[in-house]
Amino acid sequence: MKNSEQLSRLLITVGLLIVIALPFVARSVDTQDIVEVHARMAESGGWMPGTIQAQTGIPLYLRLTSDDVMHGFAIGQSDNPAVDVLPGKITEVTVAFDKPGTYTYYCTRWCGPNHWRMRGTIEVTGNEMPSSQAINPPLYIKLNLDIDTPHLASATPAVIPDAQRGAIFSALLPDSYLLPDYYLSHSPAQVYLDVQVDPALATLSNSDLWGLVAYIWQSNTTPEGLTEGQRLFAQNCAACHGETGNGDGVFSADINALAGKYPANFSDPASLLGAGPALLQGKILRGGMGTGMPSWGPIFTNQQTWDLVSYLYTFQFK
Ligand code: HEC
Ligand SMILES: [Cu+2]
Repeated sequence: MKNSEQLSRLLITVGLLIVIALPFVARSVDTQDIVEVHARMAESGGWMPGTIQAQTGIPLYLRLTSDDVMHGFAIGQSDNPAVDVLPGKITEVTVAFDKPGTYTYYCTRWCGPNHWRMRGTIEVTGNEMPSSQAINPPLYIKLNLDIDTPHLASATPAVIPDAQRGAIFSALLPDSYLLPDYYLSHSPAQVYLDVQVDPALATLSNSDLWGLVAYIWQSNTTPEGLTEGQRLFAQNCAACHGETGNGDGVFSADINALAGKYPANFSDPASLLGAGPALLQGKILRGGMGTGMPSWGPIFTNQQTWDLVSYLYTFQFK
């Protein structure tokens, strides 16, 4: 989570510069310091230029315009608001970075089935600020998970697991089940198999035990996190996975035609309950190579990815 602290610093810098610095400094900038960026649909070439150079601590001035339809512009791993990029109009954005590295900028408007391919990079060189920390590898890498092996749940509930029902029996639940390390590294199906054989819980019925599984999930999420996850899902995922997670979004047929796979159906308990949070994190960060599932690693902050993971389980838990 150190990583996300550092990223939020970046976005504050970005945000402040957009709001405060632009009116003062814009006039004193040489035109050659301004980068013109043209947006086109991915099939017509995407962003031009596709790579932009910048230096740490030095503001980068961008003039954005579209050569075809409406697009949007945002820089990944920051919460700074996206801006619209309209045909025949110029949108000016000023950004600054406090850490060298490769940043991804991307389109935020659904301009077509290849919308998510509209990505470019900003290569930032210069001195690392002393506050910057080394990138912490994501949990799925630390746990050495093979995210490509099938993960069908070995147990599924007869009715939708209800966290409130689980809460009734939570006093019986040994504390170790509530630890984030346990929650993040176990699929709900594994949690169920663990609680099922736990002597402390021997008196409980199947639906009580599944309630505890949902309760463990709920204890590791916050209402704010779920709201943010819902917002991110509607904005970035629903076009393929569908509003209700059924895998039937408006682009699902296009994606299947392009990549030979339909978007995952999160309302299928056998599939979602067999996947733990760290595994879902891995799928989201890395994407499914060649399947049409985009890679979101360069786009979301650490916290945003976990918020999405928490939200995905709402398709299975009450
Ligand atoms: C362009 C279409 C598309 C978009 C947009 C998209 N996905 Fe996917 N997603 C897919 C496809 C196709 C698969 C199936 C890949 C496979 O079966 O290996 C998939 C699979 C997944 C999986 C793996 C499910 C599993 O059980 O293995 C997760 C998790 C996932 N998507 C989450 C997301 C999230 C979160 C977002 C939004 C941030 C998102 N997806 C956006 C197309 C998309
Ligand atoms: Cu676009």
